[in-house]
Amino acid sequence: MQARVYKSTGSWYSVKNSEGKMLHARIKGKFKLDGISSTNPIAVGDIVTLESDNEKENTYIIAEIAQRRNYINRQSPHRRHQHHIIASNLDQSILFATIKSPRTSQGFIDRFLITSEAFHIPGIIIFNKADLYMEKEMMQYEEWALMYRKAGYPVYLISMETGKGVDEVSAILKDKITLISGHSGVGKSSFINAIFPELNLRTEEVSDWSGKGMHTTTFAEMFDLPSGGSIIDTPGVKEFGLVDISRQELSHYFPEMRALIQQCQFNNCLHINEPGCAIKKAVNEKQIHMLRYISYCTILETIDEGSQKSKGKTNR
Ligand SMILES: Nc1nc2c(ncn2[C@@H]2O[C@H](COP(=O)(O)OP(=O)(O)OP(=O)(O)O)[C@@H](O)[C@H]2O)c(=O)[nH]1
Ligand SMILES: [Mg+2]
Ligand SMILES: [Zn+2]
Repeated sequence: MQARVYKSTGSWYSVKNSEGKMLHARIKGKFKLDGISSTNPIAVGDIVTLESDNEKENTYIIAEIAQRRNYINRQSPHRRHQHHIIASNLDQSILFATIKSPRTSQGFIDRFLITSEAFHIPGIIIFNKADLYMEKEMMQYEEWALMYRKAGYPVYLISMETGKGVDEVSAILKDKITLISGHSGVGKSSFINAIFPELNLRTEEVSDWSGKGMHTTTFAEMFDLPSGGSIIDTPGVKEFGLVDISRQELSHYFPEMRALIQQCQFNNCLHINEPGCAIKKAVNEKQIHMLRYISYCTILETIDEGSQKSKGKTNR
């Protein structure tokens, strides 16, 4: 019997079969998965094959995972080289950001977008808590909206308090599998509650002094939307660690740069000081936003080539 994983809480998985019935399943013994070193072999969104475990208790064993169409990884916060698969078989990935309580940084948004590009999953940015934005925050929003739309990303402004933009965003979820991520306290669960009131997910006041919230959601979980499609709520993240991205690759994950890379004089151009660089020219001519370019340079600095090379060797 085939089923899709809706929730993973460690040793037990909630899976839904083709008849729409939610079942309990677990892994038995060691589970091998096609060469991916992951702290969790099974992710929300996986299609699995079940075998009966205990007929009396109606539990199942996960015998097999179908090939993933795609997946999103996060670096394990404790062990740098261990990856954690957050979700698989996605159609799109939404970042919930806020310009106030808490404030999301551009670097955080850009790292999210790079991750989406690297996994070939369309990225969307939603700014929530519009009701809290004064003139200063609105100016910041307008600048970012323009910048990210020009780079090719859809941007929305919404408020759970006033209901602004909720219908518009609900429409883009229809018949798609959508992953939602963002800092803790930005309103991810509140949004899912708003479009799906019968769900009643736990949400919490932002009570931490840093304004960053207290991690109300603790496991990724998928929900079917009444209008068709599914949405995956995830626990808040502090940082998107870039998984296995080399310095040479980085500009390929900035869509506005990707289009111009071929025009650089050197094919190994990192777009810093090289002569004949089409990216620097585009920045000077304001075709590429200066802030996106600065972000590129900052992130490039953080990529540690040494550890990637040595890892490549041990894999061979
Ligand atoms: N003013 C205002 N508050 C909001 C809005 N959306 C959500 N909130 C509040 O923000 C707080 C955090 O919301 P949650 O939905 O729990 O945030 P979350 O992103 O799911 O957080 P984690 O589960 O910890 O990752 C709650 O007190 C919400 O009521 C909004 O549009 N405006
Ligand atoms: Mg939540
Ligand atoms: Zn260049």
